[in-house]
Amino acid sequence: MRRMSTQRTICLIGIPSIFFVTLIVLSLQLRSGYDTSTKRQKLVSAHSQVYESRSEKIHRSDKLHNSHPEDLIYNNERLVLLGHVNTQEEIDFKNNGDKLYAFNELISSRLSLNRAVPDTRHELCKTKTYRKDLPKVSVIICFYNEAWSTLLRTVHSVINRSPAEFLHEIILVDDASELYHLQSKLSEYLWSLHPNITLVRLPDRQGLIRARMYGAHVASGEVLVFLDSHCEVNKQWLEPLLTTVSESRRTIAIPVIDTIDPNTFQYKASSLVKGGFNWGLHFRWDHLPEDYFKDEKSHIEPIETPTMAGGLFAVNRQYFRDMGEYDPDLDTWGGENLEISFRFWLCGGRLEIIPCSRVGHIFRQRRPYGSVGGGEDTMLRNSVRVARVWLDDYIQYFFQTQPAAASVKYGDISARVNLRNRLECKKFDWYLKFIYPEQTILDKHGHGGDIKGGVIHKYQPKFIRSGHIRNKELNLCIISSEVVPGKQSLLTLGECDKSGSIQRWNETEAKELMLVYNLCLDAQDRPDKVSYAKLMKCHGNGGSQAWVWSIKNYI
Ligand code: LR7
Ligand code: MN
Repeated sequence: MRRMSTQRTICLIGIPSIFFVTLIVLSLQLRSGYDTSTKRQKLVSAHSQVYESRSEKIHRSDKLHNSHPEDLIYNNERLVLLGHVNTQEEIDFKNNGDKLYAFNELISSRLSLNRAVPDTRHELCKTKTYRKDLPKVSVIICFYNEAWSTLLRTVHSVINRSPAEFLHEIILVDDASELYHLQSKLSEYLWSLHPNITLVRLPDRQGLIRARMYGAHVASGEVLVFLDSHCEVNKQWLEPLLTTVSESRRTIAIPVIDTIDPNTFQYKASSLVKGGFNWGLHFRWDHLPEDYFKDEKSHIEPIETPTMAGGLFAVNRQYFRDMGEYDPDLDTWGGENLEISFRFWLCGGRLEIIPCSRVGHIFRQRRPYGSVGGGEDTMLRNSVRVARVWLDDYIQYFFQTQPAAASVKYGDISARVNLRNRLECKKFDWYLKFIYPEQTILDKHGHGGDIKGGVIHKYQPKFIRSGHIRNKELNLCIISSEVVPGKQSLLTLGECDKSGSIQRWNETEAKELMLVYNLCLDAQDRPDKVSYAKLMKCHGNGGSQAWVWSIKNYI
């Protein structure tokens, strides 16, 4: 394995028609070897006017915050203070951030790039020890027009919280960003930050899927770890992932994805859930069975998951390649997460969520960028490709859910069909029976039924409206501190926070108040006649989970 001693800036020239076969990598070991593409320089100058003053400002605040040790103290009240705007300049900065990134960049830019985050792991994780001979890793972070503070906080957190002996390199793939601060200023910053950072500049925007493939081809670590460009890795995040991948080369190891609030930048723990999907081929989180946590140890054991969210995972580099990486004809965003999940399960691999590894991710409410080439949202076309290669006869449920999909032009899929044959992958039926038996099949009305018996008992909720449950007089809202069914789902009153998903209730047709998929507000009757509202698995039978409006007007 080659260890890099100098930071490189790599410029990729030309996107070859046969992917990677003719990839030209110009590796400049020189400090001055930034970006040589004239096309991009034009873009840079076109945007420089607009973004110059903004990026100077960020530059100043980096220095300020990195030299303040108290910034290492994570404190929610401080975050609220950090959100205050006093001047017009600050208001403009915040509005600009909302528009460009769909998160509160003002708070982010005022927070240290090295801020501490709460250790969200289960207590049992903290006593675990890990082998000293774990494989070395290439961390790949693709970005397109990312904010300075969030991109670099991702990088800083990786450097700060990964044991140096396992961190072979960090590869940043710039998917032809246009923003000023991501040009030479970024190269300079990275140059002095760490010796083993490589910055790959793609001359034309490729979308996140191909950008990741470029990153993987430049990487030389035994294991690849992919991260989004607005993450913060938590304490000891890497060791559990590397342990899994080194013990089982065919396993994709996925961290628990904690939440960084896009408005407050609060770092919050996520509960343990599995990845699933609906027949529209949208990813969703599924809850674990109620009795899953009976044994304390289950809080730290790897969890088999039918699918993954997509952005954050570790995989053996050679195995990733042998398994066909990604479909390079998937554009911009979407679908690749289900594709790789189906493919790994069907073709001899597996997917596990590793509870002791935690990584925060900024969940934003909208994507702040368009598709490559300015066309339509790529999700549907990507999903059609995935469905046509992997779903076999079950594709009828996809078309039933997404009627527009039937007429979508999806290009040539023969390379992926051949890959499926070459890897001797199983039928999709096997996946549904053994990996995702919770999945429902649809009847002709689009309602769900049990995949095994065909009995329709699972029900697909339809939301009538959603919002907070607020006490008008106190102006406090019902909050679920932990989203775990049963005992730990304490409901409390707290300050109303419009952005918080732990406060947003969905009213279903069956008069339930559903917090997240399949968890409902339940009035449990107790023998002593005192009732407590709890969060329980939705049973769909009304009764303790049916809530009615006592007044007609609601706001
Ligand atoms: O054209 C682009 N080029 C890029 O390099 C568009 C995006 N990107 C980069 C972008 O800067 C970011 O770092 O790709 C990364 C992912 O893009 P996001 O953050 O806009 O995606 P997301 O977090 O909304 O979407 C999730 O689903 C995607 C489906 O294609 C990807 O798999 C994302 O990686 C994935 N993110 C996660 O899994 C984090 C947890 C979210 C959940 C649930
Ligand atoms: Mn993301």
